[in-house]
Amino acid sequence: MKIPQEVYSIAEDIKTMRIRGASRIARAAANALKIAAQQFKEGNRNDFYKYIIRVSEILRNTRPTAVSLPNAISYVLSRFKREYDRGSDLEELKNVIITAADNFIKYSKNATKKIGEIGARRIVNGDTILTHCNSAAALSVIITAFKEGKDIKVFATETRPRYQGYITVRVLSREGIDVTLIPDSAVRFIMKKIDKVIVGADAVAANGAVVNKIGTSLIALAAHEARVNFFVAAETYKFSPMTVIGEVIEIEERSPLEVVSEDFLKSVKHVIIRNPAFDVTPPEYIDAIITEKGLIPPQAAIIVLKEEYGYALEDLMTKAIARVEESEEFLI
Ligand code: RI2
Repeated sequence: MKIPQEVYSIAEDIKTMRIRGASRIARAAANALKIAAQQFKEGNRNDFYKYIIRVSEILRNTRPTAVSLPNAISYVLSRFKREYDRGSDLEELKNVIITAADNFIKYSKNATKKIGEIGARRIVNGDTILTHCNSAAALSVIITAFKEGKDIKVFATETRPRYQGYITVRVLSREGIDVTLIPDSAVRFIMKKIDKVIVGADAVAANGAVVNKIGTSLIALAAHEARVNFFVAAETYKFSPMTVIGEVIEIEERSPLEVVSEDFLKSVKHVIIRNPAFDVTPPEYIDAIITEKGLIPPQAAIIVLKEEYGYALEDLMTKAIARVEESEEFLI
């Protein structure tokens, strides 16, 4: 069965960042699985199984860092595989995927709203907040606090090289919030005016380290030096089960042409342009992670992972231990 063109278009939109933001990416992947299930025509339940696995691999390979993407795919596929193993027929298997995708999308939107309600409780009248990039979760906290009548100001970084900060200032100014745009390099200069930093996340590791847009760890460092509270707003589906067994979250390296123009690149010789899209902020620079389940210290990330992915963690741990025992270097 041919994979629908719409699935390839969604994958391309995620890869080129026409669809961006860790939560939007996750919802787009779930929606693509739903479209694939709805459009499957020729074939039996085994053909459908292989077809869905192919679709999931196309989606999984679009952006490597936002853990929300593989988690969304796993959310749908785990339910699908369970029904497949029970012998469900083709129509039941299609419905399992459609229902799971719809449930994930609905959960994701509610989670971002919930994060706003929980996070807004930590914002007080008169706060000046710094944010980075364009995070729906972080903006949910800021906008919820503003709608509750709190008198706040926001500083937003431009966020080179893709300038997502311009989206942030447009969204906040449309809400009527007092917002100032600054170059990324001005964050330490501005930090003395800041009461709280609120950023989003693309991944949260088992030790509480947070992967987010490049430049986040620099902001965390400047906030730590200035004794400014640093909050991360992250839904639990951004927590990374694979880091429980020591896997490292891949930091996406994007095209140099996001940093410099083609003409510049042609005008110089022996110049390397690096463009890492994310960096890692260690837990010691993070005061709290605001999730839809509540506000946690970064060190409690493993508890969230056990609660959310308990079944998968056991499986991951068993396989990891088996790999070690099979390896020659394993010493008794
Ligand atoms: P929400 C974005 O990455 C930013 O790093 C942002 O902080 C994070 O995803 C989370 O965004 P990119 O897609 O899920 O701009 O909170 O590369 O919207």
